[in-house]
Amino acid sequence: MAKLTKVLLSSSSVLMLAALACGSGTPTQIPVENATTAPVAGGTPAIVQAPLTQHEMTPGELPADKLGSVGDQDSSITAAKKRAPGGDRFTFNRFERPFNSVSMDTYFPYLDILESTVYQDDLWLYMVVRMKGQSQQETLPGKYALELDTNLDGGGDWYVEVNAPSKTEWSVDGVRVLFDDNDDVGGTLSMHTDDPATTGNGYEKSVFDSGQGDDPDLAWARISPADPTVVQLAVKRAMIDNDTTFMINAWAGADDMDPARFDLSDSYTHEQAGTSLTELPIYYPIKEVSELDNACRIPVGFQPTGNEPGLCPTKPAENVACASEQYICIPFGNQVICYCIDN
Ligand SMILES: [Ca+2]
Ligand SMILES: [Ca+2]
Ligand SMILES: [Ca+2]
Ligand SMILES: [Ca+2]
Repeated sequence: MAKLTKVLLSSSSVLMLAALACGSGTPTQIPVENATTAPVAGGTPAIVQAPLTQHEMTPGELPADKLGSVGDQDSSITAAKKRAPGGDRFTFNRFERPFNSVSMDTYFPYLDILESTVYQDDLWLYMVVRMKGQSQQETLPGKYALELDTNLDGGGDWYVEVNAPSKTEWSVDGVRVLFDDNDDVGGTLSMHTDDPATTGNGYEKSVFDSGQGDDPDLAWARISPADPTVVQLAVKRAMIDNDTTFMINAWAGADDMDPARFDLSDSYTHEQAGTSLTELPIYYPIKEVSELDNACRIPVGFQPTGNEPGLCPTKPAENVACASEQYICIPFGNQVICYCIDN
């Protein structure tokens, strides 16, 4: 049982909380923002301690062996031309648009995923997302998320997000977990645009928010201590009942990355969403769906047949939408990443 100790520091009647004995036995300074000031008789404020979140389980270092890894297009190479080099297939819920809406004259390296990698240990599932770079302020001010499809039907089931991670120690700050309780993510045809568009409620059930929830240790995030462009998310495997087969993918974005509107390719039309590819002039540029990126789905615990919705493409033709059909493809494990070549 944790013990709270209050210490009277001076005669000014200011109470400061000194220490909290955690499960580990390590004294922890309780942040000032956890305390609120309440009026008392005589007008002298006293510090009232807010409920504290005690953590019993914290993720550790990443396991040595990864479960899977996929690359993603690097949009910086074509950013000056206000377009992505490939990888933006709205119809298939694949996005490559780390740019501002319409003018596409601002490229956001902290929203451009280059690689996503999955790890797992006995207790935790980890998603590691490597971005192209930081903001000009040398921060990662975006939202970074993982999406889990546990029954392999293409429709996501869980969504775990961190907003603007700033620490290199594991933290629950800004981390939330949402569940698709009525199973409508993916709409009538998973990982493919519904026609007509469907109006579901996406990920509607909040399970965890910055340590608030039935399990205050459910999900965590940090910036990699070794690389300021890498975000690491960790979620308890118990959340998915230690399921050993699932598909998982990474997201990065800003306001348009709204889990209540997933799948985004169902709640917008292609005309509304636009595209970042100049090869699709009917839809170019990006419009109502901008400043976001995702990577394709990594299969975990099973050998994919190749037909699983959202699976990373293994053949160049599935990945390329170049009008000229001139492109280069770079092998990445058993996947290929393709880039259109300018005429
Ligand atoms: Ca992408
Ligand atoms: Ca990218
Ligand atoms: Ca759909
Ligand atoms: Ca839903």
